[in-house]
Amino acid sequence: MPCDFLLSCLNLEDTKQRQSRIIDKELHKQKRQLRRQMKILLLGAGESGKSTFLKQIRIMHGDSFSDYAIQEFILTIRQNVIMGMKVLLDARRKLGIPWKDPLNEAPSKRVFNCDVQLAVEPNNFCQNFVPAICALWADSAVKLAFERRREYQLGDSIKYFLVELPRIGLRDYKPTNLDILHARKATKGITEYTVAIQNVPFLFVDVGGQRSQRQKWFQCFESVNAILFLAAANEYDQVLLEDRQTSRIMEACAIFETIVNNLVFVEVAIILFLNKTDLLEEKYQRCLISDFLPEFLGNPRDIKQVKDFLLGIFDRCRKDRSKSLYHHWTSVIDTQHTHQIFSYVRDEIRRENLRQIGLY
Ligand SMILES: Nc1nc2c(ncn2[C@@H]2O[C@H](COP(=O)(O)OP(=O)(O)O)[C@@H](O)[C@H]2O)c(=O)[nH]1
Ligand SMILES: [Mg+2]
Repeated sequence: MPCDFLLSCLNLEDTKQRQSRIIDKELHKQKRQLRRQMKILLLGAGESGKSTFLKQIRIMHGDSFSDYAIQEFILTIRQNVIMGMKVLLDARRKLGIPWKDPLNEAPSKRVFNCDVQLAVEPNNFCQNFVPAICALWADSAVKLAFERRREYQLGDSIKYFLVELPRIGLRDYKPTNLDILHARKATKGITEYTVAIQNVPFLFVDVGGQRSQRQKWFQCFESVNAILFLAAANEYDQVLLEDRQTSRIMEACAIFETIVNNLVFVEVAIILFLNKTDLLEEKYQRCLISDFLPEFLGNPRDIKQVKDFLLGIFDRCRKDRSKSLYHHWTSVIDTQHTHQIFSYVRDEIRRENLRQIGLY
């Protein structure tokens, strides 16, 4: 009996030592990984494309979304459709645009007054709302209200979802990656995502961009290797959702100015993404930049001049003129292009980190 007791004590001791060795090894591994880890902070105003870029990183590295996440995206997409149509209907009425087909008045009231929670319920959405919303979108009055969207606040993905509604409205609808990239849900708080890229652990930190969310940014500033600052290049004619008067592009510049000149980031690679290039290219001809930014003195129908001007606004914010500004024209809903851009970005971060230690 005493011998058994002794044996079990020894075994216990052995197990404890083994556990302690495993913990030590794990801690050592974590420390090593932390030293090698690249922490990348995504910053920029609300709706500049930060969370979309992060989704793109997941997609690019083959990290598929769980069934639960897919169901969440379906819900978000339905919410985007209902809320987007409500905004359009409100705008049509306020702008006094008459219906092409007056019979659309009744379904319009039904959609406008609906409870969103109930409307996104699968049967209700597919049977009652999709046909009505398709008919409303087909009316030229809603299209006209859409054309005047700079006069109110409409998300950039609403058109995509309305055009795709016959597919999205099917009972067995499964979102494609492109649908997921268009799904808009404002980020609250801080989201982190880690992925190993060519054996280097990358930690991406995504934050809410709207004014109310920005006081949380400083919590993420420690041991950052790079900041990807996103600015929506298409929003030169738009005002902020938060106060409905400040120019969106000027707000983006003001935030960039505080980040790029901040002493906390002297050793951090800051890379500017002038994002939503697809929407800029679709917009610049019909919505002349010179009408909104009188400082623009070039030819507003020349995309190169428009881009140079927009880049110049951000570039001039920088006080340290000793190095040039890393920047890319991006459209982060485009997987292939973003993949390419991200490989350049990795090189730039590497180069910048070497420069910091005097090796470049
Ligand atoms: N067309 C287009 N839409 C974009 C692009 N980047 C983001 N979006 C859309 O813009 C909206 C806001 O993007 P999101 O990533 O949520 O912005 P965040 O607030 O900075 O995180 C979403 O509906 C995105 O699908 C882009 O490059 N092109
Ligand atoms: Mg976000």
